[in-house]
Amino acid sequence: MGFPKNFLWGGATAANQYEGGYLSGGKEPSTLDAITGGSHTTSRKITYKTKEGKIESVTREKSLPTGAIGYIDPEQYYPSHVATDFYHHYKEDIALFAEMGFKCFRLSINWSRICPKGTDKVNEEGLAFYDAVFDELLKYNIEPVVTINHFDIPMYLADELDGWSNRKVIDYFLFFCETIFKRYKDKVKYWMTFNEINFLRSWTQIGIHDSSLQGKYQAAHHLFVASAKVVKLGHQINSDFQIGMMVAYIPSYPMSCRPEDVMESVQFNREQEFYIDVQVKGYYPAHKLKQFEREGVVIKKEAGDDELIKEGTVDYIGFSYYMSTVSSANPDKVKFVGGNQMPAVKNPYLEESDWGWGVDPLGLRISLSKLYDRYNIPLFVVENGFGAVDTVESDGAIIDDYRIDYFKKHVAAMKDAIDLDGVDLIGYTPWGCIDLVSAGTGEMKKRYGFIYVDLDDHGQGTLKRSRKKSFNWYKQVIATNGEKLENN
Ligand code: P53
Repeated sequence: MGFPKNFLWGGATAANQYEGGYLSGGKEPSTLDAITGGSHTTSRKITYKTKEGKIESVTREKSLPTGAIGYIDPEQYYPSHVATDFYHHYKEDIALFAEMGFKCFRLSINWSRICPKGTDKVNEEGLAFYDAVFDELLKYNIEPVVTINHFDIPMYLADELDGWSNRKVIDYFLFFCETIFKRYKDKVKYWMTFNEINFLRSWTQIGIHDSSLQGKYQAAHHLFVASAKVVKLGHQINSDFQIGMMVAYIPSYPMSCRPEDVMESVQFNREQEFYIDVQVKGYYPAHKLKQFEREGVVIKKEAGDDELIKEGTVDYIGFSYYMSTVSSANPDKVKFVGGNQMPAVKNPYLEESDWGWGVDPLGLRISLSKLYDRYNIPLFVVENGFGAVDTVESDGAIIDDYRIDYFKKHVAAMKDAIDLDGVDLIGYTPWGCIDLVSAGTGEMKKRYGFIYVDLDDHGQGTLKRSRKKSFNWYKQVIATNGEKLENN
């Protein structure tokens, strides 16, 4: 009973939010390096140069106008450029992860560190950096879990090729994957392809300029083909590789038992499950094909794409779980709360974080059950956590009981899913196990970590690391393999 013996307890990060060193060691900019800080989702801007050479900016979710290219303005502050500086602190940070007892650590590889322009030129210094990181992890018996692509694309590919709109990017991506698979095949076993593939729809994440339905789904098709090719290639290079997909899972409940509300929630959930269907079952679900017909979306495919997608299905489902939402057939009657990539509807039975994310531990068990019932392959909770403002006391202590409370309930929910529902869950990597830059808002004050990093929203701070109260709590959870959740 309880968590399996070899359960992968750990933590999760992403290069652009954690690494910094954005031009160090031969790296060139990625699209994400052109996003400014902000105080909330909509105040994060992308800076760019128009076709006519004018410098402009647009909110992060929007795509750039046709012909525009990314531009880094020396007058602006860009949080990814230094982030919380894993680039220079990896030894110290990994030692702290080891002290917590991590069995695994999830990080992403910065594409433009390995292939600075995204093309077939390799940067040895970039490869050497991740070698050093993996060696450091393995020294403590911490299994690296690698997200191959977490929301980034080399800016050159976005500017010159229109990013994932262009089929050629599949080949460049494959070259990048072949390079890292061959280099790290004896150091890394767990991989996942695209972080939150269901959220990839804008210039910053996939370098596209056309974010209409047609543009978004054509790019998604290229991502699916790329993922399938990567899975096949990875298994050829090392048959022990476990290669997963990654989806942001936000289950939606019907606002009431009114059938119209239920249908809305079916449709909402389907939109996320569509991405899992393609990568796990290996084909486009019927409802999506009907939607394409209805909306006049025509996906350009090449001969063999369907077979490839069928053959390159993934080994496990990785997903992020932060919150649930609610669907209603009368959206004008509901109250919207924070949300992030999408406005979330207020659930009267739940409380929200300061950023409006509805805290719902049972929703995690519901998600695990649904996903396991539906797909029957191993699951990996690769993100979960509570973004909050932390206060440093005069003696330096950070008493984050609210975070401990959040985790306690979510770990208990996973345990129920294992014990009561029979879910095959292989690991848990809480998001931002060390403080890093928020993807949604660019803030530092929205913190997730067990480890505090001294840095503010304007890039000021010493970058000094310190243990929060939750550090010792999580250490105890790992030491008891999820049995002792009480906070003492
Ligand atoms: P931040 C939206 C909703 C759920 C998960 O988000 C999301 C997003 C996108 O922001 O993304 C994941 O930093 C993502 C991470 C991100 C984390 O959630 O906005 O994979 O990169 O940092 C938390 O609070």
